[in-house]
Amino acid sequence: MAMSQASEFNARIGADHLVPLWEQLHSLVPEVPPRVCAPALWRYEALRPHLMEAGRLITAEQAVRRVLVMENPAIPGRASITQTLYAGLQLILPGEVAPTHRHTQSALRLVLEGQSAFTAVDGERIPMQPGDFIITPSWTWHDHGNALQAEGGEPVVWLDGLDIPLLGFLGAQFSGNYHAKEQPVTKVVGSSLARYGAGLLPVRHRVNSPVSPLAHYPYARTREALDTMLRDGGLDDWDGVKMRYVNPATGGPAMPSMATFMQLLPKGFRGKTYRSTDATVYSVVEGRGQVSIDGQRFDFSPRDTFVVPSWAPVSLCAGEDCTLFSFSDRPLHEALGLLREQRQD
Ligand code: 1HN
Repeated sequence: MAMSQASEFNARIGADHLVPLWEQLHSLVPEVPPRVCAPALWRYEALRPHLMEAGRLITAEQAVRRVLVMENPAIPGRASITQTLYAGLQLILPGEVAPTHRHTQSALRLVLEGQSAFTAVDGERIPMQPGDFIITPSWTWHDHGNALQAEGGEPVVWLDGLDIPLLGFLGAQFSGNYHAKEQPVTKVVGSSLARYGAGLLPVRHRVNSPVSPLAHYPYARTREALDTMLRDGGLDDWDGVKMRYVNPATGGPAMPSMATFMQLLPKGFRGKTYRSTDATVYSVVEGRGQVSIDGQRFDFSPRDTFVVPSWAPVSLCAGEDCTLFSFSDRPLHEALGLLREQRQD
């Protein structure tokens, strides 16, 4: 077909909202995942002053959620750190309340600094300690609070991970506000941990949900498990010692759309190269090291966030004992039979 003939044809069928497949077939079904997202790292040291400035500009209540969103530099304007996931750092100051609401988007929290805040999820107040992983499942009422300064309140910062871009793609977004700022507390502190986080389940607990009944995964326990596993020969050449957070009733992920992990890299660890189809967001809990993503090297320090795009080769090195939290949309890849991983020698 001559070029002028093709463009004349395209214009004519375009008027009827038709396009020729043959001009885009290759990009619609690429041989390997295309590089839509870029590797990127956000240094906490650089980000923190902006977050504290936001704390002077707007209250948590005015903002509803006082968050700086980490946007993937290759896809700006979409509040996305990967094609399916959102990540941001949230600040709550002493005495503040982030009001109660709910939405169909699932949220995860990883506490970065400060000890005086709590998040309330469906009637349970969960105290937040650095390194703790806490879930806010789809459609659960949630609000956050912090102690008054006179009672030991300090600025508290955490990482939020949500499946916002994914739900936008699916057209499955709903949200609503609670009629009061704070929801009533109906459970004792430690309720979810006692019922579901002690290697026990209430005797008549029946599994009918892909959402973990355990909402709080304290760092102290995670850290101890990793440390013991390291001494027990659990070191992997690619991952270090890597564990996944589970729904204790099913062995599946804590929430159906996002998998979460914590890994320990002992000082001097030089990891082999790995890649997988699930683009992954990392948050450094402890230690300094280096990550190479698609040939780009980044030094990382505690509380830094970095993102590894889909199918990008990644390797990790630790200058000190490091612990890294990470999350991805892996459960979806698994459910659809699409997860591919490659471990290079
Ligand atoms: C949200 O509800 C929270 O509850 C954090 O802390 C970040 C980003 C977009 C939409 C809702 C929270 C959010 C969010």
